[in-house]
Amino acid sequence: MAGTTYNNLITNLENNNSDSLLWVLLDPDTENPDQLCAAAEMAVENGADALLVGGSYYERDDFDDSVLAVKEGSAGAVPVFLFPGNHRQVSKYADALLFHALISGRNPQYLIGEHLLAAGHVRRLGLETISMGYLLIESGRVTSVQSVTGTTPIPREKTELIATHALAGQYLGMQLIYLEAGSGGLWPVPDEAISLTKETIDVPVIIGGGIRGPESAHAASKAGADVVVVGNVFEQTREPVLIREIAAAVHGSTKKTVAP
Ligand code: 1GP
Repeated sequence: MAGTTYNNLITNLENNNSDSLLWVLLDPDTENPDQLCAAAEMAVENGADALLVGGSYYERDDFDDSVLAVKEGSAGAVPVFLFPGNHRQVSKYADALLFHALISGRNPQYLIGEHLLAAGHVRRLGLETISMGYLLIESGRVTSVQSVTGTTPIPREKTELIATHALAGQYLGMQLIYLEAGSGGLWPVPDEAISLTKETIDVPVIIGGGIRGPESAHAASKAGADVVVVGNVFEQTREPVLIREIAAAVHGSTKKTVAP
């Protein structure tokens, strides 16, 4: 059953006359709560439509503090989604949890194992979950997702195979599909894979990994991404002008305010 945050997202995608939405990923592994709060504020001020919190390695016990800091920085202007790398990255302070399975891979730990460890806790917290199919696409280098999960990315030229994985995810009931080149990927997800996936499935398509500037963000948006995600470029530059340019490239020229 779809929750409030997911329904708001669908409404925003349907009614918003932007080309796509921009989500900014904040990694609690590399920044302390004060930094996360400032980063969230800056991202929202410069055009982020939602914030993601998560990382591949995070193992500390202060995840709640990180999420609270992001919520504080966002000031309720945009939703905060958990984008966990493992079952420990769960917090009741987020608006929703992207409950994702790595369906490009064949590692049971990331298909059902981590989920089993998280499920009871998530239920007790009353946290909204959004089921998401997560596909890792080859991006020219071994990314953290690949090495941590021990899975093989789908070759980037296998456009139909990518779209068919996404379709299988939708048929399994997944409410979002994320095509991921991996954080810091040399190349973003190919436009052809985005276009065919968008044509093939009905649920929103999220694109991330290796997007470093307005040009690649615009290309993903034009190819059919409902949502474009940036992480590294935001973390490494903290350059408001660049983030505004990326937001403009993703939104097109007619962005409306997006409700949280
Ligand atoms: C990673 O897709 C996101 O999960 C963001 O990737 O850090 O390369 O922007 P980048």
